[in-house]
Amino acid sequence: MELTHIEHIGIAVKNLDDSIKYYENVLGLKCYAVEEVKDQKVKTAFFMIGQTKIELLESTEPDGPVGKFIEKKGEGIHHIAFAASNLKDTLKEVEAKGVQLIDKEPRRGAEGLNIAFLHPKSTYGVLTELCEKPAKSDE
Ligand code: CMX
Repeated sequence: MELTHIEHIGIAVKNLDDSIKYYENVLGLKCYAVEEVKDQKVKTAFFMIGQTKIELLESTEPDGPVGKFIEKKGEGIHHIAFAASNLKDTLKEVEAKGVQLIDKEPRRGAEGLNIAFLHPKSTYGVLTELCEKPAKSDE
């Protein structure tokens, strides 16, 4: 397996517009995209810093993964995403090493990336995402 860098850090927020103001006006980052990911019940906002993105996540439904997370733990870091160079094989390798997968197969996530989550119960409490840019032919 080869992980190349931290692709993004996902942060759960109650209000996307308010939190965007903090990242722009205080930290001086620029929000370059806002996107709703319907099947994940979230609205996301993206900022780039170096090679890494910050992804703010506002839940669109109380029963979505981010809605439940905020209800239990409050706002804060929700997941960390690593860029993987061969996601399908990486998932097989991780599963063979005894880690519980949430997604057995890559699926399409925000920004058109292929993504898969590992369960926080087998990653020392950190919801972990692996992601890969789709091949040009799959876009
Ligand atoms: N980080 C760490 N632990 C988490 C967590 C997170 N983000 N989300 C849930 N948990 C923990 C809970 O605290 C709980 O622990 P305890 O049993 O000790 O109380 C346990 O996991 C189960 O939590 P739950 O609230 O009952 O939620 P579910 O089991 O229904 O779902 C999870 C948990 C991780 C499987 C689910 O949130 C999931 O599938 N996540 C992946 C998809 C996702 O997060 N999508 C949103 C982002 C999409 C995007 O980036 O575009």
